[in-house]
Amino acid sequence: MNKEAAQIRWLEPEPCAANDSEHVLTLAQVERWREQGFALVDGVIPSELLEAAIEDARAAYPAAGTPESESIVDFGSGGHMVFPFHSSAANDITLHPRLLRSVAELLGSRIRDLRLTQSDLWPKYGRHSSPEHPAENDDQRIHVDYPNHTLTHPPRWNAPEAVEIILYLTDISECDGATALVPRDGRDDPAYPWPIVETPGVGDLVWINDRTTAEAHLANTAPEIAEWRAQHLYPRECQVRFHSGTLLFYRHDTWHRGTPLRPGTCRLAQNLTFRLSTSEWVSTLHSGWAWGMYRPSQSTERMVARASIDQRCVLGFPPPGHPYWTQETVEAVNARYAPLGFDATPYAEALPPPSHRHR
Ligand SMILES: O=C(O)CCC(=O)C(=O)O
Ligand SMILES: [Fe+2]
Repeated sequence: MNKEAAQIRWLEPEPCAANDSEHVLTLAQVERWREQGFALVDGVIPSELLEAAIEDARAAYPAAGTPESESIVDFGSGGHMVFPFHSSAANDITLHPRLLRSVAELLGSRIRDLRLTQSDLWPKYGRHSSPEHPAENDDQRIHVDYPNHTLTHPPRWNAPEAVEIILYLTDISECDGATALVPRDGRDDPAYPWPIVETPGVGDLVWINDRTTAEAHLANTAPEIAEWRAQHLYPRECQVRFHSGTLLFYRHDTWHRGTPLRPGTCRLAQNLTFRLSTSEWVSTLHSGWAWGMYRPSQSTERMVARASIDQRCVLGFPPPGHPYWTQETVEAVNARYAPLGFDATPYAEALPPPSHRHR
């Protein structure tokens, strides 16, 4: 083991709560997400779903080491694998009841008050030639994710409005490329000042992904920020020792970055974000879900028709009792989806009694 490797502080995932627990996450995992800004959890998503999603992703993306993969410098699935996916496994992971329950436990909310804003399955490639490119994602500058997720700024630490997730679909032993994170150490942690503006892409600092280019640029244009990052962020990094199936739950205000993969390898990961229904300023990063309708397979229509009430709510479908629902709209939505397996009963049963209905 070389000297640098010996100095890495590893973060190890822990199993989720036992099957007979009423919770998916342990109290310690929820506490860690709320206090240090992240939690690393194994065992939430069933392995057969993980395997099916990996197979679908392998079919959608170039293999590691091919000339095609060598030219890809940033993430982004290029629209190949975003929700609503052509891959039913990736859709099922996105709306998996245990995943939704985990997010609800972290935010202390009901599942039906969550909204999906991102679900994207993408590869990261370790390339043999990595010319320094500002958009290069191999060795990222340390950052927080909020600038391209919200129109505003995350609320105060103790009132989080969103959960970000990386679901690793490869084992670190196959590719390296740990995510590095800075655990927050209490409310006076100097790495976590308020507001969070010492990062490329905020205020008048230009967005640069690559660490070397970003830090050199900051050293020239905002030397006090470059020094602060060198003093408080990089030396405190810890790295995730992920397995296939590990979930990293983190936040829009958690310092983190991607680190280099071994050349010639590929890491698959699904990135997901859920917000509270009230936080409309947290943007949905893909086309609206209804834009995935009209496929010959009608996979999105079938997914909506067969989803649970809570899963539908996470997509923005109105819950039973919502003012959208009237006798007429229940009948109309039923007419649209009943041929695909929709059951309108819960929506019909929650209608106010006829004497209270507006005409
Ligand atoms: O790939 C990783 O491990 C982290 C990626 C990341 O933080 C980002 O692209 O915003
Ligand atoms: Fe990030």
